[in-house]
Amino acid sequence: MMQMTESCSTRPMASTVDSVCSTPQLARCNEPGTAQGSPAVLAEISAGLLARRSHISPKYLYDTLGSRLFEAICELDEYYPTRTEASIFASHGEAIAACVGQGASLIDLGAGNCAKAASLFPLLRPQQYVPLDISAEFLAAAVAGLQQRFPAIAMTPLGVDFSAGFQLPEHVSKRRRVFFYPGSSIGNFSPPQAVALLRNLRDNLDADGGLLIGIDLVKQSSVLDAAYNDELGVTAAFNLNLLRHVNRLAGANFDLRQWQHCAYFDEAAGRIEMHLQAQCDLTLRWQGGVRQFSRGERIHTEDSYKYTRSGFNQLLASAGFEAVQYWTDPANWFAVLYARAVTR
Ligand code: AVI
Repeated sequence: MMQMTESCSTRPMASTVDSVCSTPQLARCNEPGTAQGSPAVLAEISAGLLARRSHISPKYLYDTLGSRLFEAICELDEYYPTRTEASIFASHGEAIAACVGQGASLIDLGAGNCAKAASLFPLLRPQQYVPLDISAEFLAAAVAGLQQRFPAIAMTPLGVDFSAGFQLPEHVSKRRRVFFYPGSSIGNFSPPQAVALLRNLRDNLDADGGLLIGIDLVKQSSVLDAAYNDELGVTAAFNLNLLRHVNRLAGANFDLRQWQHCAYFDEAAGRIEMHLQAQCDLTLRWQGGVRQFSRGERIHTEDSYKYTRSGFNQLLASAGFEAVQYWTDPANWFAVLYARAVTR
């Protein structure tokens, strides 16, 4: 599948980031095969499609197939973040554990199958493990297996959409809470949204708390463009699958053959933008709505911010954190960092 058309790489569209991410949930949105979206989902999709610069929230990338396609992306040669972050944990695990300290309450944001956190248990030795994920059932099943492997760790799974703002319940120990947010998913929020999310985390911490987080770093645009335009076309399928999902949720008539994946690094904004570009003039219909798209018009589907250390430090400072230490790979492509809560 073709990904980069000439018109795509010329980056003609102005930013739509604020509107794209006006609902900053990037949690999975696993609607069963034929399920229609709720009225709220329909209203949100409709508003995005009708906006002057059309957009659909990136959360709709993650139906069941979309989640699998994302797992496949993580295996791609071009998609360096997952394996680079893993290499940082493998090379610097002991230094990370020495900095974070043992015996914390480890709160895992968007835990999924809990595998990343579990691989750190032998080093971090948390006294409590609190995985958060929107998919409560999936989480409960993952934790059941994990509890048998690590019986000494108290495990409290919570079915929560942490991106919508949350308060941890009383039974999560207040002593030494450490949020764990790997995978550079913070990059899928606009900077103001990222600050709001980090502030909410800070509000759930005492002065002895912290944040262990993975961020993707700014680098050569050729590396970034390749990571979101892989040769196998998996990222293109991931992006296009959003239209299948929206067809189900909103009763839309997207014909995937009329749309093309388009992704590029916007250097000035410091982010990868993902769009779907109409390949012909077409009429899109969905439940309660209709819109004409001209050939070349786009729907903005995702942003993925890349940070410099100083840029991320500023973000942390606005949210009440201070970076204690960064660990990176030899090429400086990705960073894991520990930030402590700043006393207010
Ligand atoms: C989940 N998130 C960190 C991925 C990223 O790189 O922004 C989502 C993704 N989109 C396209 N490829 C991967």
